[in-house]
Amino acid sequence: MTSILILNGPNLNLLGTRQPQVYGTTTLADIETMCRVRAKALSVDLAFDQTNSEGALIDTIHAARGAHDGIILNAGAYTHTSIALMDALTSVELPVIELHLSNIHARETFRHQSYISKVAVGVICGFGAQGYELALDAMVGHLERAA
Ligand code: CA2
Repeated sequence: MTSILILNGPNLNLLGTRQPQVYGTTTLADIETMCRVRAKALSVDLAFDQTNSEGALIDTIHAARGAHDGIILNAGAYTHTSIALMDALTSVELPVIELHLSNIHARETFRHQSYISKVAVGVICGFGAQGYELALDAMVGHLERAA
C-alpha cells in the first residue's frame, strides 16, 4: 500500500495554543486526526511526526527512503534557513510537497525564501489546517500519475 509521511518542524507542536490569529485554533493532534481520516478515504498508509530539532528532521527524512512513497513537509522556520534539510530531501529521491498553514508570501520578506521549494514537486500554503488534506490529495494524485 502507498505510504505517505507527513513531517512537521519546529514550534508546530504549539498549534492551537498560541497566535490563533496567524495559525488558527486547530491543534496538531486535531490535524493528525483529520489526516488519518483523509488517508483512510484515499486508501494510503500515513506516518505523522513532529520535531523541534533540525537533526531529527534530517534523520526522519533519511529513514523515509524505502519506508514511504512521498513526504509532505511543513518545515516551519527551517524552510527559510536550512540547506541541510534541502540536501536531505534531495538525497532520498522521494517526491516532496512543501506545506505551510499561512501564506508565507503575504508575510515578512524573510519568509518568502524557501529552500524546500527548490526540491519540492509543489507547494501548498495559506489554507490553514485544510492544507494538510489538500497536500494528501495532491501527493496521491502525483504518485498515481508517476506510476
Ligand atoms: O505557516 C506555516 O505553516 C509556517 O511553516 C509556520 C512556521 C513559520 O516559521 C513559517 O514561516 C510558516 C512557524 C510555526 C510556529 O507555530 C506556532 C504555532 C502556534 C504558536 C506559535 C508558533
